[in-house]
Amino acid sequence: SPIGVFDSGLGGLTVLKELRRLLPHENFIFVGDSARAPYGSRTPEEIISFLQQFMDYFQSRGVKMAVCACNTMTSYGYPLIKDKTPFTLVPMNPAIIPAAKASANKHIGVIATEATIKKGMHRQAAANLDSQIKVFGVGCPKFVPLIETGHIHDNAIDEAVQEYANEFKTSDIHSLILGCTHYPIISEVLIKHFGKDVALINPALETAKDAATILIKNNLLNTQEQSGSLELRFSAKQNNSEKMAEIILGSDIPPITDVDLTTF
Ligand code: DGN
Repeated sequence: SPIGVFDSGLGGLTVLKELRRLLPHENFIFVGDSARAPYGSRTPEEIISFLQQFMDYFQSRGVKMAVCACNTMTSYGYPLIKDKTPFTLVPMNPAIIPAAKASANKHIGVIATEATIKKGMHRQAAANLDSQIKVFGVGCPKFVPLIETGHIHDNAIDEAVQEYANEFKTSDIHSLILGCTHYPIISEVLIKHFGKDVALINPALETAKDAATILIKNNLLNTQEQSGSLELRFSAKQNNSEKMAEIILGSDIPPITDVDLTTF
């Protein structure tokens, strides 16, 4: 049976990419809720009800596991439903361990949606790991709308990154967690403004490793020899969906189909 991967929009494709790299024989169903993105400015009640709809959809598709490729839903909904799903739900890993390893003074920056920063999942994970870690979080509401509309190389994204990078001026961070799954798509611009002394940490890698570990432990790995299949679904298709999927995943992508989550 397949593995579900989902996000409010395109961002989750960065997690799907790492999952496919690590688990090439698995069949994946990706669902992006672009009709209702961005989730970063939604109420906690809305975020939780959207997450429940994803779970009902994936149950109807008979998945063996689902990966929540969204930090906002991981922050608000995952703790509430993790024991109630008929399959294992894998949350975004906050990636504090690699971020701490990459920062000698243990100052770690986090950029994410305002909702994720407000909930403090990275701060909490850091406190549980090592009380000496200092977490500096900045909510970046301008990023997701720009990325969703394909503005990933122009002035608009450049100015937005510069603006948020300025907020870290006095914090002396040496690693930066990309706490929203959309952000690896703008890595180049982030490197340009944060400088090479700040290591970018992409939590998609840790999250994909978590998923693989759980599959192995529960004896759920697909044993087929050929490469796994891929289904890409969005609740609203934008003009640039195919192009963006190709930029993120590479050239070999299936046609994008739609999905109506509101019927679940
Ligand atoms: N990509 C989602 C995340 O990781 O939090 C957020 C996208 C959004 O809807 N703002």
